[in-house]
Amino acid sequence: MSDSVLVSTDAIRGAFSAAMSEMYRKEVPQYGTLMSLVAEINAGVLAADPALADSLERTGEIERLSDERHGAIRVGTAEELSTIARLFAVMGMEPVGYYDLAVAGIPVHSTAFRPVSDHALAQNPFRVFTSLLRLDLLEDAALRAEAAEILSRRRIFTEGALALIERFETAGGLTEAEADRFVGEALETFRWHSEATVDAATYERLSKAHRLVADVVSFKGPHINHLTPRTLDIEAVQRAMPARGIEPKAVIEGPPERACPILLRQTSFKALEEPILFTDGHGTRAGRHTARFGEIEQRGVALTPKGRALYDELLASVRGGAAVGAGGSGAQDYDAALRERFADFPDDAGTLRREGLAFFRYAPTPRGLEAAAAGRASGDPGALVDAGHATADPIVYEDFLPVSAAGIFQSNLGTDAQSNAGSRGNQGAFEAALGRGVLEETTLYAAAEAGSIRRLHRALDAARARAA
Ligand code: OOG
Ligand code: NI
Repeated sequence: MSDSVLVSTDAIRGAFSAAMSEMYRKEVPQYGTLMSLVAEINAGVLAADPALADSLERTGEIERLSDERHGAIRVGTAEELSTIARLFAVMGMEPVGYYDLAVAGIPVHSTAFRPVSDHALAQNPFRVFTSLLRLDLLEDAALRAEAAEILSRRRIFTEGALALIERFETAGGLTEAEADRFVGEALETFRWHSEATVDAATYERLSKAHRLVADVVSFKGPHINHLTPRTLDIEAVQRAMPARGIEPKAVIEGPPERACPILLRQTSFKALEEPILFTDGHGTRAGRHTARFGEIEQRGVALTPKGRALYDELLASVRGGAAVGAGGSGAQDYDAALRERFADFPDDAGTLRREGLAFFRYAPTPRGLEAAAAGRASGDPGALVDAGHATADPIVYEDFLPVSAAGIFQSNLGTDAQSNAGSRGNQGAFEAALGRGVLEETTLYAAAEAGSIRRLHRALDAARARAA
C-alpha cells in the first residue's frame, strides 16, 4: 500500500477499540474474567437457538458480536468535550442523543459517540457514553470556581493526538502509519492515572459536593471507567458471575426478561478500589478512590416513538411503586412488579411489527424472489412478510437509556450522593459546549428501516424484470 493512501475511519475505530480493551484488561483484571464468561455464554446461546443464530447472521450482528463493547468517560469542560468530539470523529463516531442525568440527582449531561451508518455499525459498533460535568448544579459558588480553576489547568490530550486530529481534518483522513500513531496517542487520554492533581483536603471537599465531582476534577484525565461486552443472555451471565468472584448490582436495569428482547438491559459491579496519591507532601499522601467498574449488557430491538412511549410509561409506573434500597432490599419486589407491568408490552416480533412498536430490517426470501419472477410477490413489507416473501429482523438498539444510566451511575458511586432532584437538563448548553448538535436516534433507526424496504422492493423488481 502506498504511504499516502488513507485508511477508513472504521479501521481506526476497530484498532482503537481493540487497543482500549487490551489496556483495560491489564488495568482491571475482572474485565478479562467477564469477557471470557460472556464469550462462553454467547457461544452456548447460539448453539442452543438456531433461529436466533440465523437472524444474527442475516443482520450481520454475529460477526460484530465478539468485538462489540461500549465504554464511558466523564469530561470537565466545554473545551474537553468539543475536542473529544473531534477525536471520536477520526474514528467515525458521532454524538447521538442527549441524556439528562440531573433529574436523577447526578450533575452531568451526556451523549453517546457511536458509528451511525449500517455499514459502519456492522464493521464495529464501538460506542462511548460521554458525560460533561455540570458545575452549574453545585450550590457552593466558591467550590464551583475552585473546581473550574483546577480543570482549566489540565491538558487531557497529548500534543501528538491534537496534531493528528488536525491532520485528519485537513487531509480528510489518516494514512496507516498516522492511524497507528493516532491510536497510541488517543489511548493516553483514557488511561488511569493514580496521581491526583489536588491535595487530600480539596479532594474531600469536591467529594462531599458529589463523588462524581471529585472523580472528574481531581485527576489528570477522563479515565475510561468501564468497558462493557454485549451478551445474548444477561440472566445467565448475572447468575454465573458470583462463582467467578464478581458481585453484580441487585437489579438488572431496563425492561424485564422477555422472549423478544427490547432496547437494552444492563447490570454492573464494582471492580476496583484504587490506591491514589494526593499532591500533599510532594505526592506522598495516599488515599483511595473508586473509579472503575464492570458492566454487561444485552441489546434488543430499537423501539419506534410509540413503542418507546409505552416503555417509558410502564417503567415509570413500576418505579413509582417498588423502590430498591441501597443494599438491594426490595429487589425481588421490583423484578416482580416489572414483569407484571410489562405484560402489557407485546412480546412477539409479529405483534411488535404490526402495531408499529419496533423497527425492523426487511430482506427478500428466496421464495419471495421466485414469486416476484412469477409476478406474484407484491404489497407492503408487512404483507410480503406474512406471505413468506420477505424476512423482518429486529434492528438492534444501539443507544442508551437515561433511567438505566442513572442506575448504573448511582450503584457505582455509592448512595451518599447529594441529590439535585428537580434540576433539569439543558440540551442547548450541552450542544453549545459540544460545538454541534447531537443526532436524534429515532431518525437513524427510521432511516435504516426505510433503506431496507427500498432495497427489498428493488430486489423484487429486479427479479420480476429478469423474468420478463
Ligand atoms: C456512565 C454510566 C452510564 C450506561 O451504560 O448506561 C452507562 C458513567 O458512569 O460514566 O455506562
Ligand atoms: Ni455503560
